[in-house]
Amino acid sequence: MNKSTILLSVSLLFFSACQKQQKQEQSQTPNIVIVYLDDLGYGDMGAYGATELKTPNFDRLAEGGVRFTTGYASSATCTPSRYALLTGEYPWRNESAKILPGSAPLIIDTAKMTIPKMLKEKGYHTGIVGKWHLGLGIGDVDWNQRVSPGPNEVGFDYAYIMAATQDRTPTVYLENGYVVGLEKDDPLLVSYQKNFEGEPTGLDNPELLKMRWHHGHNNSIHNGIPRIGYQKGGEAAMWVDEDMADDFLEIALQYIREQKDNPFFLYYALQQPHVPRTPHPRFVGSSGMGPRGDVIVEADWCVGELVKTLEEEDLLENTLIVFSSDNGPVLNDGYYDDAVEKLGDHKPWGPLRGGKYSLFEAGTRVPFVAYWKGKIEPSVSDAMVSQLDLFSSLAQLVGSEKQGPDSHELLDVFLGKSNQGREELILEATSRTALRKGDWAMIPPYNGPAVNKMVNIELGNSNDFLLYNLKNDIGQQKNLAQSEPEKLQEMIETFQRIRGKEFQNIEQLELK
Ligand code: NG6
Ligand code: CA
Repeated sequence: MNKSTILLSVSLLFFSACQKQQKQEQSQTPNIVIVYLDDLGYGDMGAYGATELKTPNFDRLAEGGVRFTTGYASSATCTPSRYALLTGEYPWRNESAKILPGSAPLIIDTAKMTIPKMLKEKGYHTGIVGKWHLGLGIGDVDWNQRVSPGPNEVGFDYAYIMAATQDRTPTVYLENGYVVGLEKDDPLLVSYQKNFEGEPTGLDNPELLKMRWHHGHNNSIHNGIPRIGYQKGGEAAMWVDEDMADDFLEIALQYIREQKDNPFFLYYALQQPHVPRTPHPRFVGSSGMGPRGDVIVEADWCVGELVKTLEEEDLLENTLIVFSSDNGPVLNDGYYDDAVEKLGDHKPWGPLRGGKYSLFEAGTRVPFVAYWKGKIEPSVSDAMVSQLDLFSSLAQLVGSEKQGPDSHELLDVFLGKSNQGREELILEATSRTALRKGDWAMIPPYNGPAVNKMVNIELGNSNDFLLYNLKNDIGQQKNLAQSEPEKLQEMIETFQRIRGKEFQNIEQLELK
């Protein structure tokens, strides 16, 4: 061996050692993408049993990763679920964590630890693209200035969002606090109290509507669609509903391409299949189920594009993708859009009872998948996991000491290496709470209608305790509260321990 060969082999050795080290470092800070659907039900994708609706791209993640059969959103509505996801704290600990109007102030304390803040500390670039719905500003927002605090102030380096929901004003996007495309001489005004003089509304101007409202949703009209809340001005900034999926996708892909050389966290919060359901024309008719099915097909395509881009950028093996939904499904959520009429044999709730707004399982049990090519072996897990647990589990992954207040460290469960999920979990639906523990579900008595007649969903309100053994009764058909008094007692005690003092008196309720 001559000198130069020795030098070459030494430097080759050094090079491969460096590469190895780099890989190891990389493996602790993989990119993290949370794909979060809005109102996608447990039965709304092929991998969870849908046969009438085709979702090949959702299914690719579910079948190539850990597919959780018992994964939960923290709430049966959006704002509380999103609050819990980002903070690792039960939403009922924060009384502002309720469905918010588009004008609501930010409900995450800017001093609070969040997933994006925790990841930033570990060197991540953090971004959110899509639905926010956690409030902006401190009240009385001036949409013509930078709107803050918001996502940037709770940990996101980059934010491209809609403020609340697609059915609420303002119908504009905000990029890092600024309304996108706003023109100085046409200021944007928003109110949830009263209409602006001379502005048409869904209530008074049905002739202007291309989508009719069924309940609520009769305030300001944009794009022929009546919304919740009033607005005026800001014309140039208004989104085109049918382009929203493409708009968010484009920004998300751009974000990935820009951040590909450093660890990044992307919270990609799609708006589908929440109302108003406005598929791009190329997806109209694609499902045969009307707009609700069509926007699920559209969202599925978006997720396919996202994965394709990660693949093209050679990032897929270094990216953990978590896929889930913020709450269960609803058909008629306030507009006439054929969701009920064209459903056919499709069951958005799968084998579960209830839906969005419900304390029954379909309110919060949602599709939940962890996918990491080459790292996570495909499997189906029955471990109980909650979106709450992502905070502490991701912290474990990146080597952070931080923990969410109610978040469990379940990294091995998310990586498919363990089946030991949580033992117990409080579920929330429109400010009511229930307990899941082991195989059991317990719903305390609540006043109120058994069924929300507008959306036609059973809410879980009852004069009696409801107790179900989900192991052999996943559809919650047989109330065992009377026949299993000891189990009921145990569930009540656990519920009271977690929920605290104000729930002590439920014991007095008829334990007949
Ligand atoms: C409800 C709306 C519903 C939807 C929901 C929020 C009415 C009558 N209903 O108040 O259409 O917007 O709020 O959905 O206004 S969520 O997924 O963001 O929680
Ligand atoms: Ca939702």
